[in-house]
Amino acid sequence: MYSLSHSMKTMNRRYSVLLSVFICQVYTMLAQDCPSRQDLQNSIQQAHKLLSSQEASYLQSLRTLRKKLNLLHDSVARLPAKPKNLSCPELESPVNGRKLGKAVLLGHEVHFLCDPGYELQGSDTRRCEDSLSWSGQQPVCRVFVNVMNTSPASASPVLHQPKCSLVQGTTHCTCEPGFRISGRENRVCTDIDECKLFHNGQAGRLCVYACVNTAGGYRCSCPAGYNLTRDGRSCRDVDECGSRQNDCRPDQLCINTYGGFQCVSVECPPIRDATYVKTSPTRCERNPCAVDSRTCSRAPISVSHHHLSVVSGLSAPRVVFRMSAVRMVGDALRFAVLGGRGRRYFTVQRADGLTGELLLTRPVPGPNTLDLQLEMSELERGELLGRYITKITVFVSPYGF
Ligand SMILES: [Ca+2]
Repeated sequence: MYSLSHSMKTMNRRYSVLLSVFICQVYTMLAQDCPSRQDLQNSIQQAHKLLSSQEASYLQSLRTLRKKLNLLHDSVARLPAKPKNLSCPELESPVNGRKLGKAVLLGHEVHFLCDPGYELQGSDTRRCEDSLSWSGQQPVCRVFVNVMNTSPASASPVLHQPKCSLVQGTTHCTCEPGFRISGRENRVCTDIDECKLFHNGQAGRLCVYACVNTAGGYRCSCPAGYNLTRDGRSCRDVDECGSRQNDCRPDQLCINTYGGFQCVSVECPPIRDATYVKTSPTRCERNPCAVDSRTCSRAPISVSHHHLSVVSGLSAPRVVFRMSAVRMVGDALRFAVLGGRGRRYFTVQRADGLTGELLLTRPVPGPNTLDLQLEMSELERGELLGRYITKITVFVSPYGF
C-alpha cells in the first residue's frame, strides 16, 4: 500500500510540472503573456486536489475488493466437505407400473407411475431422507375401477317395453334412443352397448381414453390426473401446480406435467475452483474467477434449468427450445447438445446468428423422463471465451394426451 501511495505522489508531482509548462505554452501560442506566478500556482493546486481525490477513490476501491475477496475466501472455507456415500435401500418397481429415477443417494427422489388402466395407491414420489430411509409409502398399481361399471344397471342388459301402435292392421314398435328392439316378436327394447359397438377403428372411437356403457347411453372417463372436457370425450390435464393440488416443498419448483406434476429442486453445480450463486429459481451464475484460475474461467458462466412437459409420442421433427446470446461476444457462437439420457432424441440447429434451436427428431414413447444439456460457447479465433449451459428435463406423459 505504501509503494502504491508513493508512486501516486510521484505521478502527481510530474503531472503538475507538465501542466504548468503546458499552460505557459498555450498562452505563448495565443501571443499573450505567460500567466502570473499566482495563476500558475492556483492551477497547480487545483490539479493536486483532483489527483488527491482520484487517489482516495482508487484506494477505496482496492479496500472494497480486498473485503469482497476475504468474504469469498471465508464462504469457500465454510463449504461442507464432500459428503460420504450415503444412500437409501433400493426400491422395487410396482407390479403393472414403473419406477422413474435410479439414484438412491441422500436427498434424491424416485417417482412411480402405473400402466394405462391402473391407478396408483401410495406415494407417487419418495425421497431419500436424512435418516437414510424413504419418505412415504411403497405404491401399488390397482386396476382402475369405474363406479359406473359396477352399478347394477350396467351389470346386465337393461330392458324396456317398446312403444307400439297399430297401423293398418300391422303392429309397429319403437324404442327410446339408445335402445334397440329385440326379443321374441320384437317385444322388448335392449340397451345398445355403444362402447362395444364403436370399439374398433380410430374414426369411430367414442372416447379418447375409456368408454363406460350406461342405460340408454354411454359416457367417457379419464385416468387420474385428467378431467373430462366439455365435449364429453377428451381428457384435459389437471394443473396441480396452478391449483395448489401438489405437495412440493417451498424450496422446490412445481412442474405441471400431462397426467401429473413433478417437484423439482434446482441446485447450483459443484465445479472445482468455481463457485456459483443462484440468481433466479432456475439459474445459477458463476462468481468472478481468481486471476490465475484456468479451471474456473473454463467453467460455464451460467447454468440454467428448463423443464418441458410433453405428451407420449409427440410428433417430430419440432423445435422445443431456443437458446440465444444477448449480443455477439468474440467472432463465433457454437451450439451443442451434451450428454444426458435424452440426447439421442434431439439435435441442435441454428435459427440465426445469435440463436440455437433444440430440435426433437423423433417421437418419444411415454412414460419417460429425459435429460440433456444444451451448450452455447463464445469463441474468438477458435479460443473459448465463455460457455453457457441449459440443463433440460423432459417429462413425457404415459398417454398421447
Ligand atoms: Ca398435471
